Amino acid sequence: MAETAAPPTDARSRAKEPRRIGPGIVVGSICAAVAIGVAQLTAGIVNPEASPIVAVGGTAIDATPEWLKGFAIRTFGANDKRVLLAGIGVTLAVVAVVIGVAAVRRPMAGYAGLAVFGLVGVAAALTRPDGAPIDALPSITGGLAGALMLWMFLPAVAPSFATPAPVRTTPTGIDRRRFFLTGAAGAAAAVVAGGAGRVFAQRFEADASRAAVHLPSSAVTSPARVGTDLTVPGLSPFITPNAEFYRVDTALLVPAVKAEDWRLRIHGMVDHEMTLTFDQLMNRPLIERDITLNCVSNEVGGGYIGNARWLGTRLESILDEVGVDPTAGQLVSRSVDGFTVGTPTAVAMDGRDAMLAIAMNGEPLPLDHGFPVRMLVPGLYGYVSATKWVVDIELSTFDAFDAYWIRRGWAQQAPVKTASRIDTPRANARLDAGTVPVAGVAWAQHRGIASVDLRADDGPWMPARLSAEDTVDTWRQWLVMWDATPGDHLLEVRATDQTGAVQTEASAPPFPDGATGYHAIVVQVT
Ligand SMILES: Nc1nc2c(c(=O)[nH]1)N[C@H]1C(S)=C(S)[C@@H](COP(=O)(O)O)O[C@H]1N2
Ligand SMILES: [Mo]
Repeated sequence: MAETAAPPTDARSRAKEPRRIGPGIVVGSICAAVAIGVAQLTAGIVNPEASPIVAVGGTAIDATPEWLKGFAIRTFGANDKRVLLAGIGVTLAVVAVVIGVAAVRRPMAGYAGLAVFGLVGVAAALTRPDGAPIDALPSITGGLAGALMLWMFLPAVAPSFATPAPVRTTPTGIDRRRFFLTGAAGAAAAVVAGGAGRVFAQRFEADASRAAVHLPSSAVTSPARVGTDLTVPGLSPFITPNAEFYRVDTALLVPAVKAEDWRLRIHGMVDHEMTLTFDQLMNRPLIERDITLNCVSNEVGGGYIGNARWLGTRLESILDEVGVDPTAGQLVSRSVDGFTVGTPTAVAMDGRDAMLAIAMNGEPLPLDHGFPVRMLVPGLYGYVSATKWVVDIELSTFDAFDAYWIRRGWAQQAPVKTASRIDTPRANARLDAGTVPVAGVAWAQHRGIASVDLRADDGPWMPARLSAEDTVDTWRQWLVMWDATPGDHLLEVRATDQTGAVQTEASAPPFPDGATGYHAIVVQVT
């Protein structure tokens, strides 16, 4: 039948429709909380790394451009991952609110928003370097749970959407009682699901496995060599305690590898492949070495450096056993989470103490530092030598493969640059005139430190007293008893390595192969 009166146009009816921003915010937040709670629960069952938050965060880390990464490291330092997680949280909250506000007006927009949400998680989880098809599951179940929550909410926010029965509503069309009960139930479900996810995820943790590792009794750590520590207040100790050792990696969730499940496959351009278990590795001849490890991202004067006593087996002996093709110039090591490192094979096999380490300062490797096994090659920055959670070594060539940071523009070859740092006094310290101990560390791994000099203002270089040398692979402490006179002073330090090369004064940023320049501080003497 033809209509006699013009129906209100869509635009007019919508203009009259209450906007219900407040309820929309609640709906969006609770639907998102349920979605994330259920996703975390599913991830706790199938694979904690497949959580959409971890997968999206990991993707963000891998996609971060160099300038932003540099900014994040300089600005947030070791908190950069917490900042990233906070950023993801804020983004999620904003998106959730937008979806909620849209959903109370147009349910289809809400469902579509949740679907996009879920698909982003699926895409991120599937494209992680170690992604498997099952990793899509947390985002799918999370998305479905969010949609279910929305479907349960709609009758309360817009009775006309769902129920023909007359209900008592506010002028904005909200069934308050139903809205409150649905919201409370959703919030509770989200908390329970998220909590259960945490409990389930513990199955994947490696703490118990680490506690069960018994290091060989031969590995009882002997004290550091006499004289390696000058024990000046404020000076970094010769051995960096594990808890204070810097941590740098791309892992949002610390990989959990149980020693009993760990396997290392050595393959590629070799005569015969080999697979090692943790027990087999522990039963090989072990060496214990002090090795200083530092990050190419360390700024002049920065803290991304530490010195530890590592226990492990020589990498070279394993490479000798598998028989390396002489044209295999690159040794590609891969961690369980897909991170890769490319090391010149010749360097790993030139007699230095390149090792597969299982212990750090007398303890099984801490989880953060690569439990159960990591690689170390003295003399190279960490990103080309120090693979944590290592599970695969492939003999290859530099032409055939670019490792993780090489793809992002960092140098393929990255020997450690000679450098030095003033630890005490601190920058901008106020000091009393008189004799002041000025001390710090200097490093030129595998070449060794020959001398260190300090200068005040533009005065002459004063030779520092050096701590005893442990090996050429560790840093050395230095000390100058400085005659401080009243006024502001600029203190600068420089090191000379055992090839006779003096640390360069030219300042360069960390990218692409390590920072250079003198560490300089200003102090006020009164
Ligand atoms: N699996 C894995 N190993 C890794 C990295 C990483 O991101 N993932 N980062 C490397 C870098 S850049 C450095 S400097 C060292 C840092 O080791 P640490 O965290 O034990 O100090 O680990 C190296 N090994
Ligand atoms: Mo690094």
